[in-house]
Amino acid sequence: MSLRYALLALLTVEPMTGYDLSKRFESSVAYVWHAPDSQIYPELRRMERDGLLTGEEIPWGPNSRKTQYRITAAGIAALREWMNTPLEYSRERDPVHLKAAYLELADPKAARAHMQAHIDYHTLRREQWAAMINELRTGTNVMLSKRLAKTPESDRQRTTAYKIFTYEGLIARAQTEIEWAQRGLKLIDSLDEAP
Ligand code: VNL
Repeated sequence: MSLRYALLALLTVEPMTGYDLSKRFESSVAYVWHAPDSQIYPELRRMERDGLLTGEEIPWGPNSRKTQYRITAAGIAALREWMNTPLEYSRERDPVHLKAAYLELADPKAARAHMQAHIDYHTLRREQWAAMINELRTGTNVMLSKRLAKTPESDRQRTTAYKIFTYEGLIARAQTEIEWAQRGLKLIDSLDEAP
């Protein structure tokens, strides 16, 4: 359900075809809400059906057409309402922690591999989020630049600040995950040393 709000947030900036939206999505909001094209396109059609978007056929190249989506007043209202509604948290469902709880049943080699994979994954994500902060700070993120161009001067600072704040939180979380898995590696070494 959050996917539609991510799409609405992008469409507040300008109308876009499904194709443009998917490209823009990939280099902005996908860093916090990952979704494949196979979810994006059907969601756009449902949003049009629900009156949150209008779809208009526009020419695409010499002999093709594409649907361009534009947010409606109802779409803007739905996004604002969602923003003002408290989140419902879901209880943990985390396979890494589930495995961590039973590492005594794994081969020490597999146990180490789980921890190393966790470190590698979060190291990569941390780097990607840091690169995004850099784009946001230097004005090189296309989506944010377009958004700022349509934002009154008085609102620009907060528009950028909240995006940077978002990635700072994700980076801090990744850092904690990396340190936890590093402690895991040490623990495995101390508990499951080959005799
Ligand atoms: C936007 C731009 C959003 C860059 C982002 O992530 C981002 C935006 C939430 O302007 O919508 O990384």
